[in-house]
Amino acid sequence: MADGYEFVVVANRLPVDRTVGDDGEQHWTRSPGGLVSALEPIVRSSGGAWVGWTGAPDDDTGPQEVDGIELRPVPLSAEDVDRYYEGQSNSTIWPLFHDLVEPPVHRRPWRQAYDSVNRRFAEATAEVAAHGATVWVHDYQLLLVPAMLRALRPDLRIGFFLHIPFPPVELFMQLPRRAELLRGLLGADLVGFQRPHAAQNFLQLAAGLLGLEPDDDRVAYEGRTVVAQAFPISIDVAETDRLAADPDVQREADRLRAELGGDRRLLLGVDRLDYTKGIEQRVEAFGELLAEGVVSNDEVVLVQVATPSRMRVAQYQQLRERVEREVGRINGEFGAVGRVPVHYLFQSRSPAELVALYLATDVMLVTPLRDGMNLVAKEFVAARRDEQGALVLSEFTGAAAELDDAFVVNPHDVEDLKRAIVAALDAPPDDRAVRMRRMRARVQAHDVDHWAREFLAALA
Ligand code: GDG
Repeated sequence: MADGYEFVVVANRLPVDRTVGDDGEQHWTRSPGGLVSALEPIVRSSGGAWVGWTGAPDDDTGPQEVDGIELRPVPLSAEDVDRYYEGQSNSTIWPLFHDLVEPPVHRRPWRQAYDSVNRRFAEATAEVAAHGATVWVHDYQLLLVPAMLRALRPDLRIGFFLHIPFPPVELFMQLPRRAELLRGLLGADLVGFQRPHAAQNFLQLAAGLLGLEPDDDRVAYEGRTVVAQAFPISIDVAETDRLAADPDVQREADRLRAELGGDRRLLLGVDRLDYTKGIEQRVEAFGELLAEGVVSNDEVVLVQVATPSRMRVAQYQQLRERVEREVGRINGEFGAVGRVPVHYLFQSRSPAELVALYLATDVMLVTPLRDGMNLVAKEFVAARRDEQGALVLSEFTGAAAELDDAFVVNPHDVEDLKRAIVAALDAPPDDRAVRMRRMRARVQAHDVDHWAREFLAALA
């Protein structure tokens, strides 16, 4: 397309997954997930394109169209993946932006790779965007892209959205080349965050580090105005509701309950296996409740889906070992033949299987130590058309600001976790229903479509 695209999404990953058919040919299918389903209609109707990595190292897939989305792959070598993605993005920025839940690692070659990959993303975007186009850049892997892109293409309207928390000034200050990263973001016209507090951290940083003078939610920078606001992300409510209403999914929920022991109450965790998610604390709390006899293996069962994630990063391997050792210990100590207290699945599950689990659950445990939003909490709520089931939710998630009818908990405090689990298990059905109704109303009124439209309206 000679004149370029009017709307361009830029994200680390393209919204597609590679599958190999029976014929041995490779195909690309749209990947599931709210972000993709929210942006796809906008990308399509505005004649847009998506710039990102295919997810496979040394992949030279060229431009192509999948389901009406024009894809512009940015190739990454195995070394780029190692340094830019697993290194600087996931071993430096990720832990630092999540309050140092694990110590960040700082390496100069990672920073160089991060620069050069960000530059390639900016160049690929500059090539496909039409004059005056709107570009929406996503997340912590691409913090430098807005400024790089503006230098190449001052005609563009550039938005940036950060899916993870933005740290307080004193934490951000630990980053080598912190001013450059901040200037990267200031290349955008609009910088969006999950929470107002994150936007304030960003503006305070601009004042403290660069001496800029924020005024309310904006700051003047290099002759432009940069706006920083919160846009809490959400889920595809209609899709979750459709799955929850599907008789096959409901049958699967009944089967799961029967399989786990029909009379046992079900506690559920669904997370990427990530040290920010508080999986260890949750399992520890459950183990203590069993040890103290507050709950028993005959009455209660915990299912923990721990989706494999970033398994080449040492801290993730270590987390896996710690969680699996603790699960083994609890099952060994409190289990019986044919009946264990913790069902641990280090596996990825389909969206339909996740919704079946949500429907089978008595108490959903969402206990991150820090989380930008947490979509699992919103999916659980959207799935519970029966207005039953209780949500235990960490106060350190973005979702807690909206779902304050959950059993809100401080996951650093094991006693508080135990208290919240017991309170949720013991809550009378009408109390659970009142809480669930309020939470459902909130999620239904603010779905992912609403999020995308609000962001783009503010950017326009
Ligand atoms: C980042 C931020 C922010 C999980 N296991 C499987 C699976 N999932 C799906 C869930 C949910 C999504 O993945 C996870 O989203 P979360 O929000 O819970 O967490 P992060 O992955 O850390 O997401 C977070 C989010 O970005 C959006 O801005 O909320 O704060 O950290 O949708 O259902 N999906 C499938 N199989 C699984 O095994 N198919």
